[in-house]
Formats: sequence, C-alpha cells, structure tokens
Amino acid sequence: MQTKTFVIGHVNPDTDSIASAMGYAWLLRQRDGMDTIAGRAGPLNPQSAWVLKKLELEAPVLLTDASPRFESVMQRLDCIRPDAPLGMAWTLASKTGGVAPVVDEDGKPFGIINGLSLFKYFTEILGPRPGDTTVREMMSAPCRDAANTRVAKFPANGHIRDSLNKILRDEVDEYWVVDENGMYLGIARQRELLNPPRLKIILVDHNEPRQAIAALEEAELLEILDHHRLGNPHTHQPIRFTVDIVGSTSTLVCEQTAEAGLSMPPNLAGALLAGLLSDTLILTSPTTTPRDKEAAQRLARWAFVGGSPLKGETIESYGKAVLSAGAGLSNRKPEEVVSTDIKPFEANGFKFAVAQAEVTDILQLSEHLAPLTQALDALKDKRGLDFAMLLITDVVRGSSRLIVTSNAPPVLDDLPYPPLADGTRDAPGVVSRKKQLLPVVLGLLER
Ligand SMILES: [Mn+2]
Repeated sequence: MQTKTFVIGHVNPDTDSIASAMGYAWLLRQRDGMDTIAGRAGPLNPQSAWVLKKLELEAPVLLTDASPRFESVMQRLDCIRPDAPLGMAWTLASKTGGVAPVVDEDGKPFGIINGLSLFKYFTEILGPRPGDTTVREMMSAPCRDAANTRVAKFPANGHIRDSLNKILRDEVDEYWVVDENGMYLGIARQRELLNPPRLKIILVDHNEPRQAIAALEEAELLEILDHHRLGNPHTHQPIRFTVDIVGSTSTLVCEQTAEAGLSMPPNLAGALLAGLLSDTLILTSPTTTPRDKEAAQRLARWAFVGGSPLKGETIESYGKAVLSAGAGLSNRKPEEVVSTDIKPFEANGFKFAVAQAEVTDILQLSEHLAPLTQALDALKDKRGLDFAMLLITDVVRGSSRLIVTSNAPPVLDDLPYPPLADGTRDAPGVVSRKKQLLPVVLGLLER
C-alpha cells in the first residue's frame, strides 16, 4: 500500500468523481508507469453503483482519511514461542536489528525481547556481580523470562496520530501491531512512528480541502485535476495543477488519454462516459462545452463496441439510463436525498451546504416536500451550518426547484428564484449547482 499513489475524488462522491479517479489512475499507470490505485472518499451513490454493476467494474478502494496508520510502518518480523530457549531470541535479534517478538501459541503477543529487556533479566538473575554462570546456561533459559510483557499493542488500521502522546512518553523502542482480533501482525519501531511515510494523493474532481478526505494535510499531495472553482490547499512543493472549464473531470481524463495515443478498455470508457453525461445532464447543462461533446463521442466509440456491456447503446440511451438510475425521491429516505450529493462551502463567515437531487418528473416533489424540508433542517443543525439548500433538478425538462432551510440569512431573500406557495423557489432553466446556483448564492453572501 505504501508506495502506491491514491487517485481520489471528493467526499459524497458522484459518478464523475468515481469514474475520473478510476480513469486517471489507469492513465497514470499506462502512460507514466506510476503505481496508482483509484480511491473513493465515501459510499457509492445509487447512480455510481448502477454504473459499476452494469459495466462489471469493481468500486475504487474506500479511503476516508489520509492520516498515516500503524500498518504503514509495521514490519512483519519473525517471532518465537515463550518456551523457546533464549538462544533462539538471540539469533533472531541478530537478523532483525536487535528485537525478538515472543508470541503465544494462539498467535497473541506475549512479550518483546530486546537489548534492554535482556539486560534487565540478566541483572535480576545474576545480581550486581555475575558469578560462574556461563553464557550457555544463560541462553538456555526460556524466552518468557526475559521478555518485556508490558509493551503497548496498536491495531494495524489505527491512526498513529491518535497515540502519538503515549508513544512519545513511553520508554520502549518497539510496539506490537495487531489485527482486529488482537493477533500478532508485526512490530512498529518508535523512530518510524514519529516520522511515518505520508500517503501519496492525487485529487480529481475537486480542489477544496473542505470537500476532500479528512487529514489531507497529513498526506503528500502530488497533483490536482479538476473543473471547479478554486479553493485549493497550499502545498510545500510545486505540484501539477490542472483546472479547466469543461463539464466533467472525465472529459479531462479522456482528452489526456487521446493525447497520449491510448484508448481505454470499453468498460472503463463506459464509466467515464457515465461521469461525463451525469455531470452535464447528457450534454445539456450550461457547463457543457464543445470539448465535452467531442470527449463523449470518443468515449462512446471506445465503450459501445462488440462484447462490451454497452454494445448497441447510444449516448442518448445510455445517458438516460444513467440519469434515471440516480434519480427519484421515492426510492430513498429523505435523509439520504439531502446528504448523498452535498457540498459544503464557506463565504463571508457563512457556513453552508448545497445538496442536489435529480428527478425525472418534478411533480413528485409535492408528496415528498415536507419530509425533505425537515431532513434538510435537521442536517443544517447537525452540521452547525448557517443554512442549507437542496436543488431538485428535473433532468428531463432541464429545470429545478430550490428548498432553503428556515431562518436563512436575510440576504438570501434576494435570490432571483421566485418563491412559490409551497415554500420552494422556482428556478427554471437552472440545472447546475456549480455554474448557476453557487455563483448567485456567493454573490449575495459576499456583497
Ligand atoms: Mn465533476
């Protein structure tokens, strides 16, 4: 895991975030020979789950934070039984750099033998002035007698940071690393725990740390590939930074693939096409550029081939299937609808979040409006936000309705979307949170 570079999208991942991470990880392996792995910063949404299943692709690895874990510095050292003669520990320690883990028959840690524990043991049995005891006699004693049995055990997937205080105060140089059942996995040394290797990360489809996996600042950020407004973290090193005005990150991955003279496997191309068509609402959103249309054609050419799960599809038919796979208010709890595709922002001291849900028929909103409004209010309180919004987009008609939480800042009264009798606001022609809604909200908050 350690040498691999994670390519990962934003939290509450959408299909573009999942697909572009998979596609870019593939391109970096193919084109640059990098050791990359696609990650995801949270659970798959229904649309992405549908796409991956349809294309028979495995989901990217779940990675919710970048804080180094014990497994990253653990060494799987050989071990010995408590009843083995001390001479065996001596031999093992000569190979491991001075440490011999003593592990019970059932696989649980018993104690650690190192220079310090040996010295303590010899002082105990020989007293201050050694008599006639020979080295041979000393080395035939059982290991259990010379092992330090009071060494802390840490779970392999535990965060080093959380135990740093204890590690700094302790007088031991080595620690146990155990699995979830407390079984021996390996040894972590203090000097490495104090300076663990950083996770290597490439961000796709976002550049704001607020929308990224937790503890991003503990990782080594290598690159950003995105199509959103800037809110990027500062870095110590110069990094490759690509933010372009296109409809999807999948578009950028497709362009780079073509530029390198490569073509993607059909199922991967199908995933990127899904990301592109989802972000651009089948090339109709105002975020759509001629480059997106060209990329869609290219991806369709790669994806809709014989033998592919998408054989016989068109951009239109596949796009509609992708959009309706994630759409609807009836098949999910209101709490899920307001939290699946949500992005946090901060402007002029206001903390807020904007969620978006897709429907194929806006009329279904009326029966779900009350529970959705409640769920949005609850989410706002739970996350300590000043307000939250839910944009419900009719992907067929290319139009939206907006729900704003109660007690929102008065500046939002000036939103250019007329209030309706049911308490929602009418946003005809608005389909893009990023390009249409967010700039309007930010403009009001910052004036
Ligand atoms: Mn995107």
